[in-house]
Amino acid sequence: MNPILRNTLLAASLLNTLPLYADNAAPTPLQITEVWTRPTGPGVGTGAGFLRIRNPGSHDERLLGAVSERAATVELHQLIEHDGVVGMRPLADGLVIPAGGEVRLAPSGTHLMLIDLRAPLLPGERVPLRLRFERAGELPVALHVEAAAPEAPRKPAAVVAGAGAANGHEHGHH
Ligand SMILES: [Cu+2]
Repeated sequence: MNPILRNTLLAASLLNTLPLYADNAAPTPLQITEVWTRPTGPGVGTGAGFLRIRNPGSHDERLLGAVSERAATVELHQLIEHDGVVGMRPLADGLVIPAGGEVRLAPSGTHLMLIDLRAPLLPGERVPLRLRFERAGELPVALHVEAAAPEAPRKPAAVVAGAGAANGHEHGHH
């Protein structure tokens, strides 16, 4: 075989075998399920978003917050009890989803607080929300507006690939 052609073919086959990511910086797919919120009445300014996040990867992930076009701001809140009174406060450092583990945002605990709703959340609606993660970047989800928590699906209802893999965003270099 012509040596130039042979080298070209060799180079091409090497390129084909290169891994998509040369290091371990690629975001791990997160499994985000049971994404819901409750309906709100007219004149109610806030809503709370709930979801379950599983991190099958080998790196801890951190939920930093979220944004939604339906609310002026979205904060990550935790419930705290002080002198028998239950209140809530922002989670300043976000919420860690350990490698191989999962976290659940639920009415009894940590939740996403939708502040200054632009319109009531109506039953049956899907409220778009973009979750912000430390490694995976922004991931879009939709809050299903339901009166009660959805039952846990047997399989993840949505498997969201890392945004970095989908659109080439660079994250995690702080
Ligand atoms: Cu809250």
